[in-house]
Amino acid sequence: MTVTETPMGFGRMHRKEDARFVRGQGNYVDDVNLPGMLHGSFLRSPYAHAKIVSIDTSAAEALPGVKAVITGAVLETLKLAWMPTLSYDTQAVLATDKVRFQNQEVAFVVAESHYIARDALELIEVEYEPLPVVADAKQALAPGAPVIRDDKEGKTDNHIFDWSAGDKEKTDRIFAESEVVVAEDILYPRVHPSPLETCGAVADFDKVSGKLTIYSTTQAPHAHRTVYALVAGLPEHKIRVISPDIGGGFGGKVGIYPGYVLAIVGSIVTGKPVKWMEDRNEHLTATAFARDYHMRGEIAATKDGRIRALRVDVLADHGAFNGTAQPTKFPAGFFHIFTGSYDLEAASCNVTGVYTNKAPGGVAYACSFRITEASYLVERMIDVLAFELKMDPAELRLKNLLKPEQFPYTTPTGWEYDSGDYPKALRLAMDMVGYEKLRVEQAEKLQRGEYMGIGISFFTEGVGAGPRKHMDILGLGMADGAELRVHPTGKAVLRLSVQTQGQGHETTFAQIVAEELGISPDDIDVVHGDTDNTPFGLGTYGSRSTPVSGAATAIVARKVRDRARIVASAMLEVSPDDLEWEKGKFFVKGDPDQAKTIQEIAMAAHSSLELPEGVEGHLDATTVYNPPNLTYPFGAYICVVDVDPATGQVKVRRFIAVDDCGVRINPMIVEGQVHGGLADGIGMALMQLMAFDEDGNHLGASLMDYLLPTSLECPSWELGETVTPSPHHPIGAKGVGESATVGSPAAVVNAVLDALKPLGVRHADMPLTPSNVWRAAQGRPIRT
Ligand code: MCN
Ligand code: CUN
Repeated sequence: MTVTETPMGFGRMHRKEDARFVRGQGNYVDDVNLPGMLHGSFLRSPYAHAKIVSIDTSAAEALPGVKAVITGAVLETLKLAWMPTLSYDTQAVLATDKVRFQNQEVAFVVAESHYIARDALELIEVEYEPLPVVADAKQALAPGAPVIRDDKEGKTDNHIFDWSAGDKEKTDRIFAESEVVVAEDILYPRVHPSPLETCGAVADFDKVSGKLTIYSTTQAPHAHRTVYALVAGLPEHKIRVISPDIGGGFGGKVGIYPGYVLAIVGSIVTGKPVKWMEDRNEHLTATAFARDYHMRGEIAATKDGRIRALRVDVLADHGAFNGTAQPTKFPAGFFHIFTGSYDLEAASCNVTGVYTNKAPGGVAYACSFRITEASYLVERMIDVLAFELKMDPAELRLKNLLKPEQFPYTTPTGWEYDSGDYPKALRLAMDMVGYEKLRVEQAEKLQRGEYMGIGISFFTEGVGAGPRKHMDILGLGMADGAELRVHPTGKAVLRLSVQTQGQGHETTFAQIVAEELGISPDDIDVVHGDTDNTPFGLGTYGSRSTPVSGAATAIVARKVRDRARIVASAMLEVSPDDLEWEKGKFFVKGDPDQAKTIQEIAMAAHSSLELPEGVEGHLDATTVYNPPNLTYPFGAYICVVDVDPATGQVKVRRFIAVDDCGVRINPMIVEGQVHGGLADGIGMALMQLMAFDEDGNHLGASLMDYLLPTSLECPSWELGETVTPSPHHPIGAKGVGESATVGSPAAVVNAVLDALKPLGVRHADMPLTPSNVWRAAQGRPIRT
C-alpha cells in the first residue's frame, strides 16, 4: 500500500510521529537523564507468601555510592507504606508485615548508578517465614485457605466481591423450559500485555519551589496526578506528570506502580532526581496481568438452534491486591456485555472476585474492561452449542445475530448498542474466505487424514467510557477536555488529555481538525502527555480516545469554525448567516468568489479588524466532552488452521478480519491496529500463559517462557470493512484499538477445535500449545 499525498482530513496518511520513531529519535522515559540523577532498584520477594521477620539494610547502606535504602518501615513513618488501588482496595508500596506474591517489592535502593543499586540489593538481608500459598482461584475460597489479606481488619477469607447482572429469575425460567441446554467450563488464562518498553519513571522534586515533576510510563497522566495529590498530600498544581513517548501500553500502564511512588519518595529523600526503570523479568512478574477468568457458561436453545438464554458464573482471580482499573460501578468491568452480538430473551451472570498469591492487576492487554473475556465466552459457547446440535457454526450465528432494524438495541443486561449491521459483516467475511468451498476442502482433507479447521468469531465491543454520570475511576468522571488554538498564520495546536502509546494520535487527531477546518494535518501539532500543558481528562484505555477525545476534538474544531464564521462575516461585511462553509473557507452564499480562507480568517482574528460587539478576537476554543453512550464497534473474524494431531502443531493458514468501527479517520492506522490485535489473538490462543506452580513461583517470568507471537506465526492478514457510523458521535467514529485482540482469540481457538471435532473434542482451554493440542486430541486434560 502506498500513500502519496497528505489528505485534507480523513484518509490514508503516514504517521507524523514516525519521522522520529524510524530514525531512533523517540524520547522515552529511559531517555530522560537529568543532571545529578540517581538510580533506584527494588529488592523483591523470592516467596509468594511469607512473613517478614526482619530486614537488615546496614551493609547495603554502607556500600559506596548508595544514597538511600528505603524499606516499608521507612514508608510507614511517611504514611506511604500502602497506597489506594483504582478499585478502592489498598496495595503495599513496600511490604511491611508480609509478602503476598513472588517478586513483590520489599526494599528500594537509591544509588549513583543502576549497577551500584543492583549490587546493594544483594547486601540486604531479609529473614522470611514462609506461609502456605494460594496460587489457584478455586482454592482461594476453600474452607481453611490461608488468608492473604490479613492486613484488612476482620478479614477471614480471600473473597473480594460478588457481582451480578441480568435477570436471573427470567434466565432460570427459560433454562428450565428450554429444549437444549449445554454447559462448559471455560478458562481465559492469565496473560500479560508485555509491550516493548517496560514501566519506569523519573521523579524530580524541587525543594525550593515544592514542584514535583514525574516523567512516567503512563496512559493516564491527569488521573495519575490527581491520585498522587490525594495520596501524598502534595498540592496538585505543584505536580507535573509528563508521559513522553510510550513504547506500548496495552493497558499495563494505566495503574500506579510502587516504582513510581518510590522514585518520588527517593527524590524527596535525596533531593536529587531519581530514575526507576524495571527489567523484563520485573515487568512480567509484578506489573498488571490480564484475564484469569474461570468461567462456567451455560446456553439454552431450541433444537433448531434458536438461542434463548445465557447464564455465566465466573471466578475472577485478582491476585494479592484488587488493583484492577475499571469504572467504579463495575467490579467485573464490562463483562456483562457477554450476550455479545445475539438476540437473546434473557441472560444473567455472577462474578466472584478472589485474592490469590499472585501479582495484582486484571484489566490490561486490550481488554476493553473485560469485554475480551465476555466475547471469548459467548463465541466459544456458540461453537459448543453448534457441536451438540451438529450445526454449522456460521449458520448458527446467522440465525441468532441481531438484525440491523433492531438498533439501537438494549441487551438483556442493559447495554444500549448504538448501531450495526451484523449479518452484512459476517456474510462479507464468509465471502472473502470462500466459506462453502473451504468446508468442501475440509471434508476432502479429512478423508486423507488431514485435520483442517475453520473458526468463526463475531464480536461486539463497547468502547468510549463514560458517560460520566455512570462511569468514574476513583470518583473522577470519565469525560475529556480538548483545547485548540489557531495561530495568526493559520497553523494550529491541539491539546488533549489522552495519550498515545503507539496508536498514532499525533496523526489521527490532526486529521480530525483538518477535516473540520480544512487546515493540512501537517500544519496541526498535537500536544499530549503533559499535565501542565493539556486539559484534564482520564486518559487512554478502553479504546476511549477516538470515542471521547476524538469527539472533543471535532467539537472544539467546530467551535473554532463558528468563531471563524463571525470573523469572516466582519471581513466580508455580510451577516454570518449569509456565509457558507466549504472545507477550508467561508464564502458568500451565491457568490463563491467572495471567500476567505481559514488562514486569512486566522490572521484577521488576530489583527485590528473590528469584530461585532461581544465577540472576542483570536481563534481558540476549549471544550469538555461527556459522551452520551459508549460506541459499539463490531466485527466478523474467520480463521483457517491446519492441525497435526500427532504432534499438536497448529499452523494458522489464513485469517479474515472484517471490522466495523464506523467512520475511519485513517484507514491505514486502523488496519495497523487490527493487525496488532490479530497477532495478539494468535499469541493468546496458541502460546501465551502466565503460569505458576503450587508454591506461587512464576513459570513464565522471561520471554523464553512467556511466548510472544512473531511474524512467523502470523499469516498475511486479509482485512475487510463495513462502515456503520455511530449515530451519537460527532464524526460517526467508533473506537478500534482493542477490537482485534477482543475478537480474534475465539476465532483461533474455534478453528483448532473445529479441526479436532472429528476426534470428538468439544472444548479445550487456551493456550493451545502443541502439547495441549496433542493432549486434547488424546482426550486427556490439558495443562494451564
Ligand atoms: N482510529 C481511526 N478511525 C476510527 C477509530 C480509530 O482512525 N474509527 C484511530 C485513532 O484515531 C487512533 C487509533 O485508531 O489513532 C486507535 O484509536 P482508538 O480505538 O480510539 O483507541 P485509543 O487511541 O484509545 O487506544 C487505546 C487502545 C487500547 S485501550 C489498547 S490496550 C491498545 C490499543 O489501543 N494499546 C496499544 N492499540 C495499541 N496500539 C499500539 N501500537 N500500542 C498500544 O499500547
Ligand atoms: Cu484493557 S487494556 Mo487498554 O484498555 O489500555
